[in-house]
Amino acid sequence: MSDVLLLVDIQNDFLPGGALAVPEGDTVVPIANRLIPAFDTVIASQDWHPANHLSFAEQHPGHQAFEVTEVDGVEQILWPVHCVQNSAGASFASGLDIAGIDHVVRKGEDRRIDSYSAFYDNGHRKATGLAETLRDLDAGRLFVMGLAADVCVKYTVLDALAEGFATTLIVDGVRGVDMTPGDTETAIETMQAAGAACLTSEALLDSGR
Ligand code: VGL
Ligand code: ZN
Repeated sequence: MSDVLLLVDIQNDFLPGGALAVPEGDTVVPIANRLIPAFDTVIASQDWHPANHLSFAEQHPGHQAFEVTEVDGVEQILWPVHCVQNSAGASFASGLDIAGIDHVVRKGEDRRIDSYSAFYDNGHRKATGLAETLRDLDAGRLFVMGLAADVCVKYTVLDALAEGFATTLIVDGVRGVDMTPGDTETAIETMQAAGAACLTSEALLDSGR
């Protein structure tokens, strides 16, 4: 049984200058690079949308980015076009040590439904295969970091806990969108209340990994 590092959506479009930039999103890259060598297994998720994905505001005439609407009965925040399959913005962050990544899990590929969690789409209709991969690997504790703390990291951690994986959030390894100020803090509290442990990358490395 080995512990797994799960890197959530550390992609160019979520870094400063990207299409859906997360403030200070670039600060998680060196932290990921320090942690990667400490784990036997590193899994990275990648937001991976078709160009006409229905989470994109431009697919909804009369609506603007960051408005909330509904698609097929599921609440949908409308986002700027981001992480289009095979685009530079969808690539892993340029400075990320991608050679250290063992498995990649892609999500948000179905035009009609978004997927914040790396485990399930937002309607919990389809699994991405991550839970199965983790069980096949006989994964121990899951250590999660990446972008964005208050969107994809949050839903990934909540699903990981619901799937029964012992989960630790690397608190300095996340940054949030903060569409409303305080969203990131609230997201961290929500993850903790659901059973996530919180640890700094420094404490993790000091523990002798
Ligand atoms: C994300 C918004 C839309 C994320 C993905 O990775 O947090 N946020 N798609
Ligand atoms: Zn997305």
